[in-house]
Amino acid sequence: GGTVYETDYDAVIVGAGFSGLYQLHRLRDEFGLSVKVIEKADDVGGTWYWNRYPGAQCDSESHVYCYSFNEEILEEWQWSERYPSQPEVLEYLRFVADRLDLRKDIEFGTEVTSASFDESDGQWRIGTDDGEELTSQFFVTAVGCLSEPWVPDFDHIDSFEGEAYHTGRWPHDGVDFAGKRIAVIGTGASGIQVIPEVAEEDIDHLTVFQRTPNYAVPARDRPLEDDDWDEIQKNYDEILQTAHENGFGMPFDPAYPTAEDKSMEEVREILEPRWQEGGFRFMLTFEDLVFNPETNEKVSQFVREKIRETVDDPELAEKLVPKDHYYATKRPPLHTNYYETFNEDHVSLVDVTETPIERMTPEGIQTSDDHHEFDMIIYATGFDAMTGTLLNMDIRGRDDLTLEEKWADGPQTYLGLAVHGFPNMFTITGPQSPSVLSNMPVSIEHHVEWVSDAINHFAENDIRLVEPTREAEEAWTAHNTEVAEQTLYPTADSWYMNENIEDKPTVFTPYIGGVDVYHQTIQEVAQKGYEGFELTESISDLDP
Ligand code: NA7
Repeated sequence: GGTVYETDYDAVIVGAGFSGLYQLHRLRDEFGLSVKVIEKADDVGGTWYWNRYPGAQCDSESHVYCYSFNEEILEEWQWSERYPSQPEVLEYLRFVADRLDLRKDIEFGTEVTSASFDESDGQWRIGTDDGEELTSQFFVTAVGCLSEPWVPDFDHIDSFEGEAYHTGRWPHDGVDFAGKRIAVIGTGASGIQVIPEVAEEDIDHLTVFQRTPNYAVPARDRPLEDDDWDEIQKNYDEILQTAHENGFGMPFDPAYPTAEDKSMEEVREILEPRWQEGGFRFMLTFEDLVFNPETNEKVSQFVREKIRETVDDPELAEKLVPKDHYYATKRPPLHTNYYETFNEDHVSLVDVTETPIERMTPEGIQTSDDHHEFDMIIYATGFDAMTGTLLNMDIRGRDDLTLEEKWADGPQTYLGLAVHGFPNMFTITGPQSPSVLSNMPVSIEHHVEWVSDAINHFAENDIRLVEPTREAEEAWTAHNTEVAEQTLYPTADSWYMNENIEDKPTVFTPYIGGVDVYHQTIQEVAQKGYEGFELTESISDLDP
């Protein structure tokens, strides 16, 4: 390794999901640095290791939900479905880890419990739950954006005597549903995937507790046949390039600038074939969807009509129709038979805005008007998104400042990749980066490649410390707010806004300027010699 300083490692990375695996490969195999990955789970996979609930599937299409950096991997791996299901993504990441011989530098089953920057020697000291301490020049978080499961603080939650699971921490040996009365709480992307699957099991009854109805668009999953695959391979470079240059990291561009100038009848004609095609191709029809209330209202109206057509009971349909938020301002889910499931006799809906959950009981759930008995409660209640995992790691920068204190009023970063006061730390898919508003692997490749080039550049140029300036961070944070305010996103109570967790500051957390614009921005920063970063060659240059 190129150990320039007397640390155990040049870089310690937290997490062995899509980000951490590539970050390890890049730093170790491209630049010859000494790298260690610390991973809590006992295998690679990240999100796809933990989220094993029935129906867990990626909403990005498989041929672009993958790494693009390695030709051989691209050629050798063939996805079996239009959307990869959880087991297949996990298998893919295992394949990549083996192919690139990554496992030997990953410490599995180990949790990072502290990470602090030591000003006296410019090292990061990383503590683990094994009681171990590693030192490193660079500290890279690759912890994902939806990795800290969150369960609402229901009264008497622990009194429930049946089985209880969170979708994001699903038991690895599976769950036995047979003959059971089951509750699912939550109708976000996870709830919408798990509900139809549970309903298909040989269960007694499924009750869905919904707070906000969602706009779910049919996924229209199908197997990928050899012919499909040949077609993809023929154009693969071009497809991937399009995805990498697209605002959402998706391989398709909006077909129309706006729906403002179109009648509802014209809009229906445009949207119908895309609805039949399914997936995010539907969402990306009109360029101004999240900017223009008129366009959005028309598309929202179209989805509402579809829900009403699908659900037989008109009263139930009305409960499932979203009316209070604009389409796509909360994370828009894809579905397979979600609305159809509510036509089944053994499936019912409780609208908790009408009859709130008052408490859990040993036998089930007490709402304001009824006591519901269950054998199992499935929490599909989401995550402490984007900052939860980072803030739980006890990260401390200069002057012993914790990241938690630093971000008390919301995240402040430079480019979503670095934080003033935390030298030599980089956050892959950090808050204020486009990550969650994109096809993740595309964003991940952009971030990892940028961070790798930066670390290599600093190592080659004997730069000991690198830290964004306060001004650069303030400007990026202000820019984030400014672009978010040009959109409809802040009008919805979403986890993008931290609104899913009461004591989090209400602030739009991902960068909505677009993956394309963002990628160009970070590349320009690098080209300008890491503009906005303060680079320090020797520790003695530091302020005491
Ligand atoms: P989400 O999208 O945060 O969904 C959580 C769901 O749980 C959502 O429907 C919430 O309703 C509901 N929820 C949360 N708290 C409550 C309470 N107290 N009572 C009733 N219902 C509640 O998480 P997912 O796991 O579905 O998806 C996360 C991401 O993973 C997804 O976007 C993809 O990127 C993959 P609310 O809408 O807040 O009213």
